[in-house]
Amino acid sequence: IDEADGRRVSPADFAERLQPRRRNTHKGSFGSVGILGGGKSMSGAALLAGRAALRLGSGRVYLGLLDPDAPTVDPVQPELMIRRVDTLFQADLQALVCGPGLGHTSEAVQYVEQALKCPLPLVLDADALNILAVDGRLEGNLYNRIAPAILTPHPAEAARLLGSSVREVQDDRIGAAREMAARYASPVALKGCGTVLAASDGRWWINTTGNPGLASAGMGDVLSGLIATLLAQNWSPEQALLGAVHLHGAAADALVAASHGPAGLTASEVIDAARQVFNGWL
Ligand code: NPW
Ligand code: AMP
Ligand code: MG
Repeated sequence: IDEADGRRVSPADFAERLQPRRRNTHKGSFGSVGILGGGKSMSGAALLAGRAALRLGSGRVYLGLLDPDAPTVDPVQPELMIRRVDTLFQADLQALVCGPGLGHTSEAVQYVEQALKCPLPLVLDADALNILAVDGRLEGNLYNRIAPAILTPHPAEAARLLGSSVREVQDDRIGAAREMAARYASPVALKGCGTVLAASDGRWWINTTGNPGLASAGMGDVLSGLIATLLAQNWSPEQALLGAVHLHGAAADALVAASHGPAGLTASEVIDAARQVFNGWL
């Protein structure tokens, strides 16, 4: 591989999007994000994605949770609109996350298919990626989509997508990210220490923000909500992916600098720190 072509992500990659809010705006100006996930005992993952979307500045956030026993309100973040999953697509959404805590039931597979077919900018994470990896029928939906899709696998999800092993992925992270981006015709973030970002045309980047405090449950779910917020505000797929990954790591770095980690750093704290860092960038 021509590794020399790769670049390190920097705020210059998305600086043109970092504009102060105009005064004459309303919630409709900042996008509505949908989160599709939360299967049995996994509502937390979808709630984290939704809270992250809200606190990065989405105008409205809707959650469609598959677990019939899931809560209908988030007492910590009652601004979130929790819907029956079959009614999520009735909302006027500008971006969709599919996957956090989704599970792998036949119902989950159906919703991944619906998400792939819908004309909204889409973030595919977690179980949506696992379903894509085993259900060969679904892949074709990525080639003729009207709106962009972004894939955010961690190394084990990447290994499932590529039919390889975590070891092989980690031995050539750049190659693995580029292979997935080409195969799925979509930008990809191969997460982990030194997240590798790849575009489907072969360009790639390495993100150097972030630290081992991020090695804790729910961090990836938060990232998916951040990406969707930027997509819903008309950032290009590439800018949204680079911007959100850089921000997510910078938030964790700010928390560690303030002694809130690395040990015991939580995904919820990263949501709040991301809000603070982002507002500092505007
Ligand atoms: P090991 O064995 O630990 O070394 P899975 P998941 C490997 C939801 N969540 N480098 C790891 O390796 C998610 O949204 C719900 C190397 C292991 O083998 C999903 O829907 C939460 N290896 C679902 O749970 C909060 C790495 O991957 C495997 C790696 C399952 O997601 C938590 C584990 O991955 C969670 O987000 C790395 N950097 N990273 C909630 N509150 O409801 C991972 N691995 O089997 O895909 O399981 O990622 O936990
Ligand atoms: P997930 O495994 O889906 O919860 O995603 C974990 C998130 O935390 C991804 O954005 C990873 O890039 C990030 N992360 C996990 N461990 C590290 C680490 N050691 N250094 C930097 N980022 C990490
Ligand atoms: Mg994850």
